[in-house]
Amino acid sequence: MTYDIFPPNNFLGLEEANTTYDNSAALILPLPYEGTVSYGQGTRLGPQAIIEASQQVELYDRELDDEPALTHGIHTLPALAPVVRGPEHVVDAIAAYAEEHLHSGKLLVGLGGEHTVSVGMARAVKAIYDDFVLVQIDAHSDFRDSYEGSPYSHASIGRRIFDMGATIVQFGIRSICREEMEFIRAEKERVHVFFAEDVHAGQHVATLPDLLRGRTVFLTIDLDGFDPAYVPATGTPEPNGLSWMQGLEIIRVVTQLSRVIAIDCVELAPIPGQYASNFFAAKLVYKAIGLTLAKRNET
Ligand SMILES: [Mn+2]
Repeated sequence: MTYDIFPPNNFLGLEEANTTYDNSAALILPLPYEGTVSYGQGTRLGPQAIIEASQQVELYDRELDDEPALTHGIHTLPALAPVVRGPEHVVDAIAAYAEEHLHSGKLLVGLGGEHTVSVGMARAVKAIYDDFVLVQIDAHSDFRDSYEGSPYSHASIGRRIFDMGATIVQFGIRSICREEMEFIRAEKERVHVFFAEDVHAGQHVATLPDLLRGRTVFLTIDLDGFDPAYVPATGTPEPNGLSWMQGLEIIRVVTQLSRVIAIDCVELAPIPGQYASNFFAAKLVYKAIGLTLAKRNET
């Protein structure tokens, strides 16, 4: 699917002056891919819905006392062109597209699409930075070696990125199979999981400096990490998820401690006529961009 991304129909509805490629510190990469979803459908419509909702988000951020989009510039790239040959080819195409733009040093922000797109994003991060931490907000750990016959399923992205040598730090996990639980127990060196109960108990924050300080981070936000009361529009909603405040606090701590070089926000499956999830996603992405770029500018 292609759509109009030119000013002011881009992310946040920015005018030309605040959205040129050269003068923007962040790049929005729409990745409308949906191929291996297992339950609800519609994630291919996610990027468009986030961009449309973003045009209703206030540019002024009270926490930062700034309009991050005007201060730093945010450019929206054309959507990934359709790839019909199967998920591994989609991942290849996303990796190439992401790597091309990650070289600029700009913050790269992918909008999914199903979670498989993160494997392509991570491959680009790996190619340029080699050593990195995947910080994952999600209801699912995605550590299955394959799912429904595909190693590139949306249910295997944690495992694929682990295979790249990354350290994995997860928040909000509450739906998991035995194979994944055994994997987590066996890989304590590089896999750190804060289940939903841990986050609700506040047990995650104290250990984060040891895990994240000074590290290069790719932050992947699967919207089903949040509670369906906040974000009903995902393919696999799970009860007992994170609140807006809990998710934002994780993003705040991560951006303060580490060097976030790429972000993605995935698995939005828009519900016609219900805009709350779309707006939640758009505002969260803008907050994550603002917090990341504010930290870059102070160091
Ligand atoms: Mn998930």
